[in-house]
Amino acid sequence: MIRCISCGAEYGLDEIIYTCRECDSILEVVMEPDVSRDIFECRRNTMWKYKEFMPVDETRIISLQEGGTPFIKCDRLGEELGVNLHVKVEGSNPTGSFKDRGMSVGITKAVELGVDTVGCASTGNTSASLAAYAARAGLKCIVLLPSGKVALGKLAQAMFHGAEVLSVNGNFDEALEAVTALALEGELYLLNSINPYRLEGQKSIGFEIVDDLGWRSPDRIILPVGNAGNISAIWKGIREFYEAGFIEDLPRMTGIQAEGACPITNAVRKGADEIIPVENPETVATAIRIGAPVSALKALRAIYDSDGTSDTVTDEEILDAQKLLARTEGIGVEPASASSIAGLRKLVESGEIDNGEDVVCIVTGHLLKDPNTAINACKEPVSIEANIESLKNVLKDL
Ligand code: AN7
Repeated sequence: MIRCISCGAEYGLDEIIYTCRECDSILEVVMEPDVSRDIFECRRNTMWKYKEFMPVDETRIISLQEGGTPFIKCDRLGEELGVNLHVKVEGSNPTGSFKDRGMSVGITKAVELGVDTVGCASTGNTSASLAAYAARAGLKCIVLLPSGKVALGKLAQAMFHGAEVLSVNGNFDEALEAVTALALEGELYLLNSINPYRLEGQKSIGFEIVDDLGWRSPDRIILPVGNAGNISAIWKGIREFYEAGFIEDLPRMTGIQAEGACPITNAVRKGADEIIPVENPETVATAIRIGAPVSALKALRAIYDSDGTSDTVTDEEILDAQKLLARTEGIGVEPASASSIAGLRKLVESGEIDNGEDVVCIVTGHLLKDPNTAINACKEPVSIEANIESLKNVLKDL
């Protein structure tokens, strides 16, 4: 069933519904499969390993083999920061971000429902992912992007997979409001994370972390927060495995926001249950340039219920952390993703995170998503003639 997270009103799994008809709050899918964790053994390492926890018909799954992403032990960086660190590399998904997990479930549901057009507003990755999965399912796809604020790799993907790409004169929050209104008139099936099926796919990040750790929870999970879907999804997944008896502990959910787009952190600092939207959000991490996150209520519950926290990082701290991860561990991520590492660094320095804590940082999108920011952060290549003398000339100065 689908259930309202505020008033508990219930809806059928085959209804096209995004918000509660009784109270206008947001919805979640409720699943309580009665299975043992042994069933996962020997299954192929994709998110569909956990198919009993996915609310779709398993014989008709639209998949590009998403999930099963690398879980990298980062001893060098961990030592530098004083924690026991794993990094979950979501850039290794088919289109280079965690959104693929949500889209696989969301598009499978769209096909089950028999819709012919899907759409979303996006800071980039959601549109890249939706365009690819809509192509695979043979559905029409419309994406709304804030004009001039989407990283080049993401734009290339959305256009190349054949989506109708609309460049909106406005920010993400305004674009989402427009496309949601269109969806409510029945013109398209909305696949932003207000659609509860999206989060059902993304909860598999939580499943994989505790599975990879040998059925135990880390002390803390740190991740970037924009529209606030992913932190809600991961917490939901971990709780489902906890309630099924697969693990005995729970992690502290720690959401990191960019200083110029931080409504969740502002609420957590006040202990508030609701956010106040940030007007004109701004950050180099364009993926999380969001002022009015739709899943805020779920995200705040995840943070409070898990005894977690939220903090902000500056653009400079984000870019430093992006370089640190790339050069200490060989893991290339886009700026938004590096905010988890920047947040870890800050919270260790402030004493919020203890020495030796077991920390998992989720890095959400690939370095190549935003090639311009990467190139701008480096010095230009040295120009040489194609002969050994000029090569030697360069080498002597290294
Ligand atoms: C790399 O693509 O919102 O808090 O429209 O692309 O679940 O929104 C992207 C979000 C983190 C934040 N890291 O996750 C979009 C979009 C990357 C992202 C986030 C996004 P949420």
